[in-house]
Amino acid sequence: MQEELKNIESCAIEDIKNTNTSEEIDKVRVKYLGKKGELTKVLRGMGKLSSEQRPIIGKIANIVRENIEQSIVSRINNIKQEELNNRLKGEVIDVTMPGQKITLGKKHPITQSMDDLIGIFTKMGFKVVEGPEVESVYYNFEALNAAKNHPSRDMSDTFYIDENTILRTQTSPVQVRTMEKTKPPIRIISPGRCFRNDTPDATHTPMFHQLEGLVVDKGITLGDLKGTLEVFAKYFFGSQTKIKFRPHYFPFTEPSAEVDATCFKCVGKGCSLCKGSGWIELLGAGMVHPNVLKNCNIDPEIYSGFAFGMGIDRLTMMKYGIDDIRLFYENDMRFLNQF
Ligand code: 2NM
Repeated sequence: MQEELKNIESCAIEDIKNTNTSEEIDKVRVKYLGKKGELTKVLRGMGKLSSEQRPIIGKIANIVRENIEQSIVSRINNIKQEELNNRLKGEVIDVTMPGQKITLGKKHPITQSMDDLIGIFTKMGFKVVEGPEVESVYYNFEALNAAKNHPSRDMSDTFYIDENTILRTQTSPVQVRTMEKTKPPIRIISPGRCFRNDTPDATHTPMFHQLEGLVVDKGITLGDLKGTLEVFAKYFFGSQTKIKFRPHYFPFTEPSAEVDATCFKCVGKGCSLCKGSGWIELLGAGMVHPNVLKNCNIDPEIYSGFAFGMGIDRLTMMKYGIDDIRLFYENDMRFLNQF
């Protein structure tokens, strides 16, 4: 029996030496030390031994098991070390290799303008308010005093989702929503996307960006509107800029005006940008129509307000001398990198 144990030990140690992976060594463990393993089989036969022999053989069997176990543990450690070494060899980083070039993106010119405008107006105390792009006919037209037969309400000018739901054609519905739920004083701007059913050309895209402003309080006058827009124009186009008002019609303001600025390129002398006139159209504005205030539960006998709206795409084209609005939406980095 002693012979047999020694034999098992040397076979096991030989087998262990020949393993290369954790799975292989596990198989060897089962083969010798498992429930049906070689050593276990021998130990089961110990019952037949005489009482003098039993402790001697038992002691040897224990030593054999300990030797096999130790051998397994040390082989496992070796295998793990080898596996780690192999992995490290495969993962060597050559710090002298050139790095991968990263192409940096850039803020879109419209986003730059939007940020500039928000900066100018928030410095004057305006709060930025946003609202839904999918709007109701009520907030986009009705509340804004637009007559049922107003051309902008036509299917050919506005994207209808259903009879009462549209894509907003301006950001004024945001102002209506704000007037409905907040008491004056109100001083807000609402920048955002707007949608009109236009065929794309050099000056139209069916989606464009607008920024509208609204101030409502006791005693607000046309003078406040003029002062506010003058400050805006000087900040946005340069301190030499002057503005003038031309009478106009909007359903939601009375009186209404279109506002021109002295051409920032020729400073009013006349050039190709302003088509020789020295002036360029900036935006639309006016005093909020009493009907609009009433629709929002604001008493026009107590409060008055002014509002204005500008096309961010258009202003950005003027500022950077861009002659086709569609260039903003082609995502060509050769174009976008210039601003
Ligand atoms: C413009 C021109 C003039 C405008 C009016 C309002 C509101 F909600 F107060 F009635 N918001 N924006 C307005 C006025 C917009 O865009 C060219």
